[in-house]
Amino acid sequence: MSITLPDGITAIALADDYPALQIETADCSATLALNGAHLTHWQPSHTDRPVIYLSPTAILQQGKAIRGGVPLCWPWFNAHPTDPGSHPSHGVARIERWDLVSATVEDGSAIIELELKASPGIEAHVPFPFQLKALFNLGQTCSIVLETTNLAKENIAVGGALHSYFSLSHIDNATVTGLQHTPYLDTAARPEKSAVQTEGELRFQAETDRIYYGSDLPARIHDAEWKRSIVVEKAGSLTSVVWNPWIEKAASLGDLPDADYQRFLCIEAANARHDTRILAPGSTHRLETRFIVENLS
Ligand code: TA6
Repeated sequence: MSITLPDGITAIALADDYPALQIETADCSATLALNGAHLTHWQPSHTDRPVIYLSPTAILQQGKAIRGGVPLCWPWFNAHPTDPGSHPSHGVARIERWDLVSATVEDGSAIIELELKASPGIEAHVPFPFQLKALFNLGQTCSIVLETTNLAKENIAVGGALHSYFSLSHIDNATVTGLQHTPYLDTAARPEKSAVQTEGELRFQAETDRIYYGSDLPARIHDAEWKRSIVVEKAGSLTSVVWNPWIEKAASLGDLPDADYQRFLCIEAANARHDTRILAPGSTHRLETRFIVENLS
């Protein structure tokens, strides 16, 4: 890394040729891999357990997606919209090496900017010139911004998600509020089906893969065992994704222990499906999320 790091931020390697930043400040501990600009750990000082889930069998290899953390899905969400067989699921940003632009510590928070530069490997999947930045503010709260600027002379379509994995005591102890009365697409159903969530508290008893539409409300994960809530805020997004693979899908994932579906829940600020954004030449879109942990008495 060519920039000078401040006290509280250290360059480390999570594996061979796998650089990362280790953040240890008054307000939090965090780890940020340059592959994918991928936050793999965040724990504010007022909670005694990690907030972000990371699979113990995550693959830490350049070019591979990390199971867990906060994958940056860009410039499409899930399968490529027109040619899924030729392009990686959830886009290229999460599997490419990002450049560190700046890293500072201010009032106990680490403020870090990374940029993804175009390359022949990226251009094979992303047919337009762009500027893509990832901005992290890691302290008592965690803020992540994925900022796309259209450098082309024509409109571009940009989708994606901040695919956040949250650590749980056990999925049976977790409920999610903030999505009541919100329409969603159940993408785990065959065929997919539309519905509206009626219950105030969402609980989990099966594979759950939902794209909630029209909601820019925060969602809140309640963990009764760990006596804490995680508030997930967002901006620049009108689709929220809630995902837990459950037993069968978890067993099919080689980078996730079979039983670890019990240990996490994804709540994602997304630009999925019809919420894909059309950017005019020179315009910028910011997809944002913010995590706040509240200890319950
Ligand atoms: O965000 C939910 C989802 O789209 C699920 O359908 C599942 O595919 C998940 O993302 C994980 O995708 P990945 O490519 O990381 O295995």
